Amino acid sequence: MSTFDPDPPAPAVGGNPADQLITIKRFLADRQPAGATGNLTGLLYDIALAGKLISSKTRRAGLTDMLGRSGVTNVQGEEQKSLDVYADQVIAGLLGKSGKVCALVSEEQPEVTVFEDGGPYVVTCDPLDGSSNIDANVSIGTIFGVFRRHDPDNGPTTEDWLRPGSDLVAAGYLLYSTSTMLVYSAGDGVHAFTLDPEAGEFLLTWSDLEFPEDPSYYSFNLAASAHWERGVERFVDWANRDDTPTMSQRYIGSAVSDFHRNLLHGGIFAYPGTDEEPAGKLRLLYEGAPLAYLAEQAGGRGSDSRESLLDLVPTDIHQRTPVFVGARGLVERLEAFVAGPDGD
Ligand code: AHM
Ligand code: MG
Repeated sequence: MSTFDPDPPAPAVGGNPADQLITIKRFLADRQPAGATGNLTGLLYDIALAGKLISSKTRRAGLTDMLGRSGVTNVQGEEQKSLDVYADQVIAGLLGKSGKVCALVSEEQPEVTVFEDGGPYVVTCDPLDGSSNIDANVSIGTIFGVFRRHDPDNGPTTEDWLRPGSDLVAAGYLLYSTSTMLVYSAGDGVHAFTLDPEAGEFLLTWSDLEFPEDPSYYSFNLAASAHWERGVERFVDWANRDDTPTMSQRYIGSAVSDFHRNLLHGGIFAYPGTDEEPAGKLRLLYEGAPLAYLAEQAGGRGSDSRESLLDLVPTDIHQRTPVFVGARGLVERLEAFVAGPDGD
């Protein structure tokens, strides 16, 4: 199995089809460093299980009572959808019982959930990202980041979650779309698995994903452009120029989906700050930092337009940040436009 190829060769005929299949369980076990306890591997497998449950509910959302609003507003002042609440409960329930997680930071919970007698990891997550797209049957996702607790014998304390993305030991996302995919990195490249719904297994699709050299897309919500800082506008002007012919604009409005497409085809996803909301909309701990970690692992970069998203230290679990994430050359060009009048 190899990395993404936009024009793959026809599959080989004959042979034993099972020879080609690598389950996520096997892949995680094979990639586990020598001497590892297996806790992180088990945690990632639990997240994969949560993804299967959320995927199954997502697919049936139109048939059940899951499309609508829950009637509850979360700490961000956003109305929760029924699927938001379901995804949050599934993740908290599975990780709480796993024995591998001592604390969970969720977009849907005002405070950190601490699990008594929990294990060595802190998980941050946006249980259902892009939920304003649910009603329209547009793809959505789950984003997660994993930190190792500082002191295995004491705590956990706020220092275990108010920390920079450079401390992440793993991050990833689930994408609920035409198929369900799990994409993760534990510091040795970015790997993607597709859920076979009949077998109930995530199977390896691509390993060691890298942003392609020639970028295809920029994903900005241009409706807000009048409110961005000038450098961001200048970047878009550059992307629209005739001498950048490969660049096209695509914006789904689900960060996971926009990031995923750009990872495969090359590009940059952004949610800039505005004059009214300088920190933008997305949250550092469970959106910006995990996506920046994945981008770095795929040869890309995540930035707030001035510095790496992985260097920002949050003072609040729901802290917002501008997000520019994707192919390194594009993110650095954006930073150059923001830093100076010419950029190029
Ligand atoms: P959510 O976590 O409440 O779903 O909000 C985050 C989502 C991102 O996935 C997406 O990039 C953004 O909101 C879209 O917002 P907008 O409609 O303002 O462009
Ligand atoms: Mg979100």
